[in-house]
Formats: sequence, C-alpha cells, structure tokens
Amino acid sequence: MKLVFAIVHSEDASSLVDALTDKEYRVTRLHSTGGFLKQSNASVVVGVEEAQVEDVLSVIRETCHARSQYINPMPPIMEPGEFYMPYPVEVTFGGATVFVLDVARYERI
Ligand code: 2BA
Repeated sequence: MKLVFAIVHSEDASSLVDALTDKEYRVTRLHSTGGFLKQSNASVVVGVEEAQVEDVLSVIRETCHARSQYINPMPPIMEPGEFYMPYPVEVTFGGATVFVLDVARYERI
C-alpha cells in the first residue's frame, strides 16, 4: 500500500478532493501553510494500492494548476541614511508537490 501526500493550492483542493471521491478513493484534506510564502495551502492524503498511484497522480495533474504571484521580499536591516527600494519577486506555486510513501501497515478499526 502507498500513501500519496499532495501539497496543493487552496483553490485547487476542493476540485481535487471531489475528483478523487468521485472515483471512490478515500481522501483526507488537511489545512497547511507553506514555509516560504506563509500562506494557506492544502495537503491531500490518499491511501491506495500501489497499482492506483498513477491514476491518483493523473487526477492531481488534471485538477491542480501552477500559479504565479508576486511577493515583496523582507527589507534588509538598514543603516541610518541608507535607502532600500523593494522590488516584487515572482514566485510560482505548484501544480502540486507530491510525495509517495510506503505504508508499513494500514488498519481501519
Ligand atoms: P511554500 O513554502 O509557501 O512555497 C511556495 C513557492 O515558493 C514554491 O512553490 C516555490 O516556487 C517557491 N519557493 C519555496 N521555497 C523557496 C526558496 N527557498 N527560494 C525560492 N523560492 C522558493 P512549490 O515548490 O510549488 O511549493 C508549494 C508548497 O509545497 C510550498 O509552499 C510548501 O508548502 C510545499 N513544499 C514544496 N516543496 C516541499 C518539500 N520539499 N517539503 C515539504 N513541503 C514542500
């Protein structure tokens, strides 16, 4: 058995969960926060048989899309009289960051 752990954009999470549950996969959505942007994203966890991993990945590819956004970097520590002009930096998020893990044991109690 495998655990597919996908970190996706919040705006894609509902479509992804709906598409997976439509195909009768068991899915858990967790609210998470990216370390770099410090913005909410979603982690979607799916426990599946190894033969189903590629199908889950194809659903993720179909429903999760890359997005660009501009962020203002933190200003450096300034000395008196110094001038800093902040330039927004473009950052691309996803489609999805996906980890596929081996499951040592799975039980539903
Ligand atoms: P964040 O950490 O908020 O990162 C958002 C986007 O910012 C990243 O998109 C990447 O394009 C950029 N980024 C992240 N760290 C950077 C850095 N040190 N320098 C320059 N740009 C940087 P994605 O790579 O698509 O990642 C989206 C989200 O997936 C991340 O949100 C994080 O929550 C998660 N993630 C990505 N890689 C991960 C990993 N190796 N382990 C754990 N979580 C990861």
